[in-house]
Amino acid sequence: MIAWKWTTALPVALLLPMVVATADDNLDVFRVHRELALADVSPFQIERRAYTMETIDEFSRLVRFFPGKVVASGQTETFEGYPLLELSDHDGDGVADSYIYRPEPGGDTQHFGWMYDLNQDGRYDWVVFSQGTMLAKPFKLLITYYHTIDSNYDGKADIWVNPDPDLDGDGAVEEGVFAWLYDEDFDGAIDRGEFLGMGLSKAMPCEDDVIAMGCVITKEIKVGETHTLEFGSSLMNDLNAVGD
Ligand SMILES: [Ca+2]
Ligand SMILES: [Ca+2]
Ligand SMILES: [Ca+2]
Ligand SMILES: [Ca+2]
Repeated sequence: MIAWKWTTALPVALLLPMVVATADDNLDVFRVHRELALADVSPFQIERRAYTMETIDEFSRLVRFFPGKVVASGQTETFEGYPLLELSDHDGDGVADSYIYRPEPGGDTQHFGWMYDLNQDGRYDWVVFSQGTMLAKPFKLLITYYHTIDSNYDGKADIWVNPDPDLDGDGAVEEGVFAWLYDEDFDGAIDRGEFLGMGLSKAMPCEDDVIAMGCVITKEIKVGETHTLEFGSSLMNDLNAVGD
């Protein structure tokens, strides 16, 4: 896991009340920090993608410590057996921050995540989806998230980020490094991949139109593959439909 750190956008003085304040004050302070951090990374800029993802990943981890209140719900078909989509507000501003797909009200599920509207047009354009728990070195359990991004705000996902690169092939995740897949011409099909994080910026090897992703779950993906981004777009469509 990337260690949580306060970025330059977040005044250190604001950190202090979190230690001593009440739960409500904590929430207020958190909301201010979150707003500043998200404003800093909005709208999406491709050259700041790694920093933006790190910021969103961390705020997604933090927001879940504040209990959510369901603010919208609806029926979807994205996950078989999980038709109920609930959107919840965690920071008390009335705007939904998390989503969860359930089999029925209160039903157990692993399909959940967080969503963001970086260009403030009322449509979610960045969706974080829980992957689960992965093993990192040295024998460390990591909670990992996928990210999917609509970078040109046309309503369709065009970037997909995997959190589980295994660059040395030992079966453990390289903590802090992410495998990015890009649809650069916005036709819905993946064009290339890149490893990013921990100072690393490296194109994924590609031979005969097979991109070597080298991730624990997905080893390779074909140039032109569409399912991954279709899944990302489905999440966005569901969230935008239910959130309206
Ligand atoms: Ca909220
Ligand atoms: Ca948007
Ligand atoms: Ca797009
Ligand atoms: Ca493409």
